[in-house]
Amino acid sequence: MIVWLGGALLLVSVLVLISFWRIRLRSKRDVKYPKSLPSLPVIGSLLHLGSHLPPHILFCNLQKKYGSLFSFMMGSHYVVIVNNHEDAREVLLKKGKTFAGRPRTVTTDILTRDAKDIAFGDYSPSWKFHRKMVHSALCMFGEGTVAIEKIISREAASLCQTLSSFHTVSLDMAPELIRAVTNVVCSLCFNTRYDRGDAEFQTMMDYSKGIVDTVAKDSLVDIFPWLKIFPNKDLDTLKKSVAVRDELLAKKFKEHKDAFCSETVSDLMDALLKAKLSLENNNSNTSQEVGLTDDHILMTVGDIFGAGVETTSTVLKWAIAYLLHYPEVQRRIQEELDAKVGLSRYPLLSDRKILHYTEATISEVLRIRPVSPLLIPHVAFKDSRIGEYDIPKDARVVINLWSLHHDEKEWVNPHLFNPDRFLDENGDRLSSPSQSYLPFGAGIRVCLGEALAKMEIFLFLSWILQRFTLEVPAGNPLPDLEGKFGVVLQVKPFKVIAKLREVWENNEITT
Ligand code: PLO
Repeated sequence: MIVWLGGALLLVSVLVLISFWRIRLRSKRDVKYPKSLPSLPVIGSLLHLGSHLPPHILFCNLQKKYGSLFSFMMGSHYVVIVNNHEDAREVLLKKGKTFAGRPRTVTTDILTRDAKDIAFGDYSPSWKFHRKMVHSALCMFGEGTVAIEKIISREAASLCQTLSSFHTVSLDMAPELIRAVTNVVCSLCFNTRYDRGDAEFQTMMDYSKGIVDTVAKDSLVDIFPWLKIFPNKDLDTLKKSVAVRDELLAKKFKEHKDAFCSETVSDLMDALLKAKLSLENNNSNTSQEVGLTDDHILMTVGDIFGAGVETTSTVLKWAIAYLLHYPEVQRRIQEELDAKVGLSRYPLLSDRKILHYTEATISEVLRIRPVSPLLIPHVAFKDSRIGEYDIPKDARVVINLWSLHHDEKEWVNPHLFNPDRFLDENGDRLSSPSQSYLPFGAGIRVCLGEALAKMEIFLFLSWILQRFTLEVPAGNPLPDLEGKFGVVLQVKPFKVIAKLREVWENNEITT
């Protein structure tokens, strides 16, 4: 009897084990994750990611071995890299909400007071409310009105004035380009501007460099947050820079609060203050619920200000670097300007419709050197799929814009700078020659400043080239075209001569 019972027990256990095993096998067989780089406990795939190459190029090259959608472990985080436009569009557009999350990291938390901003803040009802408000405020003060054209043109005139004062002396244009774009966002956010030599402007440039050099570049401390307890030079620089920024923001905030009058809302900070006050008047808890605290307002303005300055000035620097490498492109833009705008007036925003080659050149700059080659990582809110692959909840999904913009299947000679690829055979502008082009991202997290940036880049470039020819000073090298990876793809400093064009020498425009 005992033997019989024992035998039955054994049989049952074996059957249970087999069925468990089968269930596990089946679920494993049904799930298909993207191919993964080898990984070890704790450090993940770090050993396979060590390279002298910047991450966007390394990830682009890894496609050869792992396919265009692959994954790895970054410490304990599962990361998926998307290198083709079909998958990128699925993540950003088709399943935008599923992938709308953002990872929290040590450095971005320092920058944004624990993600109380729009770019790095997680997706939530209050984030949505926040973004909508900023969007309408931006429309009110910028994109939607003629006022913005006046502001940009005023700064373009001032920039050209400074350039002429240099005559044929070589200069690094970066500080002047930064001042021009800073003054545009300054007008929008605070209704102020900086003159040349303003000490506060210098402070701003210095802290912003400190932030760009240290934030969100997948440094070790963002992969292993516990490292923050050890001394870390980058983290110190970041904290110091953020402290300087915060002081400046607090000062502006106080000035705005003191002078606030709901009848005369004259900038973004006023608009956000007004929204907060009206929420507080209607229901004392709502502003807390939707997250419209002072911190949120400050971090949002910090985002718009930081993004507005660093991204646009970077694109302008890339554009000028390429124009120096390709003088024939510069000449064609000038010919187009001469033919379609002439010398009796300055370029206007409405000229974007007729200056096809200028617009094509800007598109090509944004393709060949995207400001944000990996965008900002997304996070999956739930188990989902990309193409035929399963993606687990909480996976970090990185869109490698660099791969999209340099995809040989989509672009002829992708490493060649060729504005003509954005024109048709009649020289008219093609809206987009390939789907593999998303310089501002796409979907619910698409760049808030896209329209503003396009207006600024167009006006600043056309104003400069109408009047000057840019050249490399004798004895100086051509600008480096590789750049330096970080939260934006930075341009290494270079020198230029802005030579007044002969046609312009005795020209006068009376406006
Ligand atoms: C740039 C330096 C500033 O001092 C702070 C700042 C704020 C917003 C960031 C921006 C920096 C870099 C570019 C970012 C932008 C938000 C959206 C934009 C990341 C860090 C891009 C390219 O996605």
